[in-house]
Amino acid sequence: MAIGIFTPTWDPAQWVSTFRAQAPDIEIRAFPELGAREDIEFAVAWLAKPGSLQDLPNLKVIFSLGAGVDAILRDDTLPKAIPIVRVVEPDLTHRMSEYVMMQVLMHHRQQWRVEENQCAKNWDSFASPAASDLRVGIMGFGVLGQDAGQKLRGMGYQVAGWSQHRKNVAGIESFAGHGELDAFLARTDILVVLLPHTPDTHGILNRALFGKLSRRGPFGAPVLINAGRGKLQVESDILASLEAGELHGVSLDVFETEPLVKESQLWGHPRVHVSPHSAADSDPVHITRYIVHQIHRAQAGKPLENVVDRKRGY
Ligand code: NDP
Ligand code: OXD
Repeated sequence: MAIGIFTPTWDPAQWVSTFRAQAPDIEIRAFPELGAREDIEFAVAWLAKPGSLQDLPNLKVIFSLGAGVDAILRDDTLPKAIPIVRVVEPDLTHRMSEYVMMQVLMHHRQQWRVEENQCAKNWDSFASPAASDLRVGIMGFGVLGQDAGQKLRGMGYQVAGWSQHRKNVAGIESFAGHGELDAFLARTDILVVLLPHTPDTHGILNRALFGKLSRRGPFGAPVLINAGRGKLQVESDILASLEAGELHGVSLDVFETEPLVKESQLWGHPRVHVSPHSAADSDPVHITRYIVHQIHRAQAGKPLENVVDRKRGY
């Protein structure tokens, strides 16, 4: 029995060594050096090469090394009946909430303006609105969205969430389904996006949607923060909406194409904060511990946790 590591864009060495340290009784092999393919019972994958997870006759579970599984599900050769388990783990959740709180604060406290003033040696002490005057809307109100939402609520913001199904989270208004999307957008000054990428959410962050956000907030135009997936957004629409004053500011951690191409105007735009898909990194020690725990559950005949619903795509 062996675990196969499939991480062509990451150095597998750190994952091999954390798995060896945390599961000394299990053989660990990194793609493409898998040895006898029939030994591989568990696959651990991040941006695995399409086709690399097929022809593993004894595969029992595929573990995603992240919360999102869009890349795994895009592989047409993926074995049909094998469960896929995604990451739901406090270290990753806390990292995402740190990113969201930091970006909301940077826009709320107009950090770009502070930095411009510092460059110009300009002592300009401008007033900031109270957090309680800002309405944050979280699009994608799942594990990550709810944690970030509760933390923002604790900081005093008015928070609402939008998801497929209604949620019951104290102090946070819940909007559900496409029928309630416009009402959710109309009450939102700062839009935080933590949706998965699925056929239903592809390109959802476009100029028409930005036009439905509130313009009654303290900045006169809304803010967009996307750490979900790049293919949710239409980057030409984001730039056009910024130019037209329909968006006040933007933070993007994810992009239509990653890495973001050097030619993109997003890099140099004064109202855009760019980060390299690093909002919530998968820490090898924490994520390996989570996966080893799931493997022990499977070996003990217990049900796996956080199994992806392939039909809905997340
Ligand atoms: P969850 O599955 O827990 O949450 C997803 C949320 O999106 C749910 O609330 C779900 O609704 C909602 N949703 C999905 N499709 C729709 C739709 N069509 N209409 C309305 N709501 C919808 O995922 P996580 O919170 O764990 O992660 C969210 C995403 O964050 C990941 O898929 C990944 O893409 C991204 N991510 C990015 C990282 C980064 O570093 N930038 C790191 C980690 C994750 P419901 O609850 O009703 O099903
Ligand atoms: C994830 C990610 O999905 O890091 O976990 O993007």
